Amino acid sequence: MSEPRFVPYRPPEIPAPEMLRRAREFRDNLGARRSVRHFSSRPVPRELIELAIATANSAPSGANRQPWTFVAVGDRALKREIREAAEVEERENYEGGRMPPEWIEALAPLGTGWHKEFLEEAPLLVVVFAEQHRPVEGGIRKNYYVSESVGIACGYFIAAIHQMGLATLTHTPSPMGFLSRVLQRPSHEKPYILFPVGFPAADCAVPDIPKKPAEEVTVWIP
Ligand code: IYR
Repeated sequence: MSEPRFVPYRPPEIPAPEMLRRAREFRDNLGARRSVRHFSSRPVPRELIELAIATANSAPSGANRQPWTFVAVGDRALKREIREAAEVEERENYEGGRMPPEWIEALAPLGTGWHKEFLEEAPLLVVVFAEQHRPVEGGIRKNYYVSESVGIACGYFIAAIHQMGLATLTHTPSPMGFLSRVLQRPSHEKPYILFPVGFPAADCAVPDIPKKPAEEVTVWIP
């Protein structure tokens, strides 16, 4: 059993008005984010994606296991293969009855369908895998709160991508097993979310849907 070791943590003290200003600025910045389904072909510098992944990798995780892998795909043929496989599944979801009518109804305001052009149009696909456990000598090493951990890391990733002026979409083609095969990931890693990343197309439009006001999702006690 390893002994805990501690180091000082002294984030700089921020004056109260400055805290408010920063809180509002961050809310406004992230609040302006939209999920994008129409990308330009403009390439994305690799360094930006490295920085977004480094940001995601700083997220808290169960037992600090960081149970995630980010696979960045720019290869055209691979993107096409992913699109084709995703569309097979999504067609079954939308038209084969795999998504019940209530679900289809819920998606109507988003204008989604089984065609996934963005999987080829976006210059980069970043596929996040969740490490369920890690094979080690003589057995496996467990991870903890994997879904929560990877979800938080993905939130950091989305925020980083937005903050740097790029756009993405939280895409979950379902079922996603084909991503393990196409990207040759081991079976102890499960596909979690697929992020197309790029610049919005010049004529990009997004659904005209509001967010609930924060008061509606907040309960203060007392
Ligand atoms: N995975 C499908 C369906 C879909 C589901 C939800 I919940 C969304 O918010 C959006 C889409 C698709 O990607 O079209």
